[in-house]
Amino acid sequence: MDKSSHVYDTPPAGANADWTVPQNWEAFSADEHAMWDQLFARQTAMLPGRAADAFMRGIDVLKLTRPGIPDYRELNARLTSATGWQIVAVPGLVPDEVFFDHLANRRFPAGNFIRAPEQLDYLQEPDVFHDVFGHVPMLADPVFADYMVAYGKGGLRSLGFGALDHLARLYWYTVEFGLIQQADGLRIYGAGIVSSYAESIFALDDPSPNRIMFDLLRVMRTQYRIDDFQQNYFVVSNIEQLLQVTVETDFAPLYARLDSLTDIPAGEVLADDVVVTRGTQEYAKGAGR
Ligand code: HBI
Ligand code: FE
Repeated sequence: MDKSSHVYDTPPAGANADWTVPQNWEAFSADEHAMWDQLFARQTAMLPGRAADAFMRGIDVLKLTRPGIPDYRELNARLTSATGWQIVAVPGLVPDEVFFDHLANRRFPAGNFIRAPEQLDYLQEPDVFHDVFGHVPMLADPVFADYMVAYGKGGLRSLGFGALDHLARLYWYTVEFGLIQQADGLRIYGAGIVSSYAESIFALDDPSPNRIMFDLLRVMRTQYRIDDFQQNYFVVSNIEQLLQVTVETDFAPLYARLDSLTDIPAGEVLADDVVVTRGTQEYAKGAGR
């Protein structure tokens, strides 16, 4: 499959003005449902002891009456009763403003396609497994659910400040690649990690990446890579911290400060970082970066 086949500039034929499409659950083939089941079984077997308690609790929302790709009619009945969120189908990546508007209104857009067998372990575009398995369990957590709404509203505002790139890093290092410090150890909750077999292991066990306590300004200065394992992970103390920092921070002066601060390259550790584990960066170096 061409990697750009799910990227569009305007809503493609059949999509609504908000870029949603009917899920058309009946149209998925037996092979596509089997791909979901294979990925689901592999991740649920390896996540106990690795994924955050909140994520593990949320997985139950995905255990529907039929196997295969979740039918959003049934999934949304459960998710909406938990936190007011719903999943809507979209053809692929949607423009930032459209994405933020959905989040601000408790709708999470999910790509309406599933990876091909040769993309079992890696794909650049978020498919239905990443979007639903990766994101839905945390959206069933009431505090995280509110954080995602606050993020969507903040995203819409950031566009007016020309600060999207800075705010996108907050999403990246929390919603997609976040770690959490539980009393019983470090756990993963970011959707990009929990939906990836290899990164679920790498993010916790590999000596290469830095694991650094979350700091909002620090995170918004930090570059990231979209095509390989992360060189830094940021660790929150609890989910309340995320909601609190997002709701209580006035981002306007932060954006102004960010304009005069340099970006921090991925993999770098600063003197005032609170470091959980200092990485060797061996993996990043070995890969020739
Ligand atoms: N569209 N479908 C989809 N999924 C995303 O995660 C997404 C998007 N459009 C824009 C976007 N993400 C970014 O703006 C965020 O990562 C900040
Ligand atoms: Fe995602």
